[in-house]
Amino acid sequence: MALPIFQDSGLKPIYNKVAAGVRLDREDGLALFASADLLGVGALAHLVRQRLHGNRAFYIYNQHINYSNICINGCKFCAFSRKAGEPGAYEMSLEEILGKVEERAHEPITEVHIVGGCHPDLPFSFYLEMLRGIKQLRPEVHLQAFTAVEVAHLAGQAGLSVPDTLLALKEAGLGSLPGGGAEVFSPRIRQHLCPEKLSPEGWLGVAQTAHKLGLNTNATMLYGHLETLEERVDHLVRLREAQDETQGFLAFIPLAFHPQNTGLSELTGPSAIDDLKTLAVSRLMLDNIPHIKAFWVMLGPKMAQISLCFGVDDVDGTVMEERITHMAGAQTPQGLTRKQLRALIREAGCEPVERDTLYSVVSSQ
Ligand code: V47
Ligand code: SF4
Repeated sequence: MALPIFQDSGLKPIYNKVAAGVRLDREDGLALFASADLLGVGALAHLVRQRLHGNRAFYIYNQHINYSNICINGCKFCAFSRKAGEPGAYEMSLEEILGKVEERAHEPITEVHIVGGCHPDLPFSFYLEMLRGIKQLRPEVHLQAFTAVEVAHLAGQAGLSVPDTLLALKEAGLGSLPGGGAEVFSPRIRQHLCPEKLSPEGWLGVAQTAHKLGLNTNATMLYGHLETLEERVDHLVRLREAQDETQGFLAFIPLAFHPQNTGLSELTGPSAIDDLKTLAVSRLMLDNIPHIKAFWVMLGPKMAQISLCFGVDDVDGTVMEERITHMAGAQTPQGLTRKQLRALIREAGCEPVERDTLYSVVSSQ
């Protein structure tokens, strides 16, 4: 492995570990975040990314459905949620949800990605019927639905244990869980920003239960608000430890905080350098999670493109309709075509590979 040129000589010992395949520790994580040598940190992450995936960069033909924004939690960083009856609150009927899937039934979509709030009244049967109905319309499609936070909430609504809730959802067609709701595991941040939300232990417990039942999940970290770098590193280490135990996380997605219309609108959100560094450090610290995803809806297509040289191997997908980030002021488009995704990847010097949810190759052209 060719030694990258480092402006920051402090990166050399980390390079030695990376080259030897030795796990990085908390101090390494902090040193990487603290380093002003963005290109050096990026080069290290790129080494790992190339070792794992070569030149390949993944994307998926997916459809997002945010079925309702009514939520009992009221997280301070969220511009999407509303209390029931508040202006802007919405909830799609089953017919509307199925209509959204039917509208695009002629497109070779391989995944429907479904996320909403923690609704106070919708019965568990609504969620089961949603999954069954979509599966009936499109049996071949993978349903990646409901964050660990929603699953814990549904278990409460249904009066079931988390394993039984997951089993019922799986039986209705659930294929995997998206990675949302993890935020930052720091108790300090959660107390301040989302005290009502499922605890970190609860979030990890749902994810690990899913893994044990044969359901893969993703993991996220919301960054660029009030968290410290130590809290970010701690979040990564806790995910890494959980993955050592159950091996079910497929991808890690750092989510760039969008402040507009939130209870933190005085903040500016992360800088471009912070975006790239966070993706790169994630790649380096999470040595047991196969994929690092740049969610272009939050980062912007241009930043997602550059991130392919900073440890990222996946740019998510076509998406087509997303509300969580756009209600928080995102200026990005609602969707990208496969042609646009492929062009973006090729221009970064990578080989575009269309994947399905579980990273099987759909097409590599
Ligand atoms: O859980 C909420 C976050 C998440 C804001 O698994 C915000 O492949 C930024 O998890 N600014 C939902 N982020 C989205 C999500 C996701 C997205 C794409 C792919 C996958 C995947 C998962 O969005 C929430 C929360 O952490 N969020 N408000 C905001 N203002
Ligand atoms: Fe509800 Fe999720 Fe928004 Fe929190 S982030 S208020 S749980 S929709």
